[in-house]
Amino acid sequence: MKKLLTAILLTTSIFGFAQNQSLISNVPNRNTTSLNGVWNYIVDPYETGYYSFHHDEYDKQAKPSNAAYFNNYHAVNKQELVEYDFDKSPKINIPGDWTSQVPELKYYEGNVWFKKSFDYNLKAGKRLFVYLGAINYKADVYLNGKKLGTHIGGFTPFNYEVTSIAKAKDNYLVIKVDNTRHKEDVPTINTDWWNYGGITRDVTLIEEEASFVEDYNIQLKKNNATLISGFVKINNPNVSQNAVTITIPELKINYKGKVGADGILNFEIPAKKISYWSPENPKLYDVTLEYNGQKLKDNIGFRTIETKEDQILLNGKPIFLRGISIHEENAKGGRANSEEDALRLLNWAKELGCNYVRLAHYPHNENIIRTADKMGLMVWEEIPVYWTVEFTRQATYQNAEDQLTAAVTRDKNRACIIIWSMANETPISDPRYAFIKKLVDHTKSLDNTRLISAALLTQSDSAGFGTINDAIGDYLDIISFNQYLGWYGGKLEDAEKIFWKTKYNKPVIVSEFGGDAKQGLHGEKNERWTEEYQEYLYIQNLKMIEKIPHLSGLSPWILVDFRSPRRLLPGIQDEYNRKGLISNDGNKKKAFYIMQNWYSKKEKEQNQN
Ligand code: GCB
Repeated sequence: MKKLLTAILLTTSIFGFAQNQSLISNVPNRNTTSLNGVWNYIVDPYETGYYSFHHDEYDKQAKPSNAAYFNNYHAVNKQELVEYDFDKSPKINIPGDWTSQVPELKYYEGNVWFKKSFDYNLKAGKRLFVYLGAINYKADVYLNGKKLGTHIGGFTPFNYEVTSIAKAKDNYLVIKVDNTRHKEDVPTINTDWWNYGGITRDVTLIEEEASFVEDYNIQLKKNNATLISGFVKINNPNVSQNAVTITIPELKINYKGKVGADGILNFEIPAKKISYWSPENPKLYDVTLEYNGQKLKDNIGFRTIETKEDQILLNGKPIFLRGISIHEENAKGGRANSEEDALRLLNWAKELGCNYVRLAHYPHNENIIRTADKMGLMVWEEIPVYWTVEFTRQATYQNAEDQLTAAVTRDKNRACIIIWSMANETPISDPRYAFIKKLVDHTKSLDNTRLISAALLTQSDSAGFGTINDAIGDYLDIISFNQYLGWYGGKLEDAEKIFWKTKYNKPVIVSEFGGDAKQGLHGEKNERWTEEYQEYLYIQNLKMIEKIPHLSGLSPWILVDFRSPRRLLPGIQDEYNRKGLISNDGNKKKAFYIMQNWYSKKEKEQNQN
């Protein structure tokens, strides 16, 4: 945790005012004004609004030209040349990707400018921040023509202070979004999901006092079921006002502490008679933090999660993770964001019999995490270190680490999160080993209370054994691997003859298995793409999986069909990965019921033990 605080402080002091600033957490419970809704946009493939005709960056000029789109300029007389006009440009809903909203932009990867005007009456002494839930992939953000900063990474939040820039009337927030893929980015150019461009999560104004609670961690201490511990961090600490109170009325906790000159309070609070959070009892306590006359509320669950030899223990008891993998997509074939989107996905997971979800392959929106917390679904959260990022490049590592830090900062108070995942199917090499090991160390320094894993690749030998032979396993709490028997290789008939071995006496999760089926397409069980093939694939894979030593959970690939530019077979895939147990239009396939049955048996078995 110390490292998290240092990182936060460093970011503030190096960049100073109005650069990428330390992240404010628990935004849903603050004094906010939404900037969601209808925005204007300009598609700008040549970045005409950003560069002069000699390719000089306008935002590096001492007084940027009116031609710079972030100036949102309007001609003052009939003679003046101005070649853009946000107010006459088309409109789009924010949050929302352009792929699913603008048919002509379905395949567009490049620059689009967005503008929202607003009024804001900020009283003297108060502070104002603009918080962006996620923008894919690169965002240059300007308010009233002033640059607030640049952010990269498509799935994590960031914020800027705008106290001295915002006005009572006619503010214009302009954001240049670029979703061009690059080899050195995280993720890299090659993925199996749609590169949805745009402002894909909420845009929010946060109003705060001069000095306020910016972030905190309130969770059970590692391996201690009766000690709540963590920190409170004050933004712009006020030396004469350093008292912080944490109350959890139902636990009769009324803790008073003082922040130091650095604005940080570290605390430990003994707690008795906690009703522990679990899938059967997703108990969240009302928690209030009081500081300098301000109250910040949250709903927090308490549970322990640990491993003991080859078992995962939730609140001290072995648990089997009945899971499913999920991409962040909504019913319209766009990026999901709302609570309604979250309920659609998580209710299906519940119906399948899940107590756990793998939110692949990047940090999902805060609504789904908070909904899982309320519903009692344990969560695997992941960063997009997917396939082959540039493991030797320091800036690529830093990018991955920044995404991880933001995800942990946002979600560390959610009991539902039990696993931080470092990577997916990354090819074995020395630089990759060093890269992931560093991410593991970093994660532990931020949060040592959760388990760490990564979805690994496997090998098979001639004797019919599947092996997990990846030295990074030394650093993981859980050995997770993806395997595709009967889809990318191997015969389904051989399922019962295949055995798995691992040198680790640690819990094992099959983080992916599956195959495609076009919902409504029927045929023989050996006919690819039919529901019968997928059903048979699940039956056979489960026979094999049952015998895997140390098996502690599964997250088959995947709950719902999802868009992918790699999946082009006409009439079958039509740009969708069809490995869903449910079609993108919401119809269950036969394999759904195989998995549902298996989980129902598993649950009964567990309840008997
Ligand atoms: C995988 C990847 C996942 C793909 C899936 C597939 O192993 O982790 O992102 O979508 O296979 O369908 O090939």
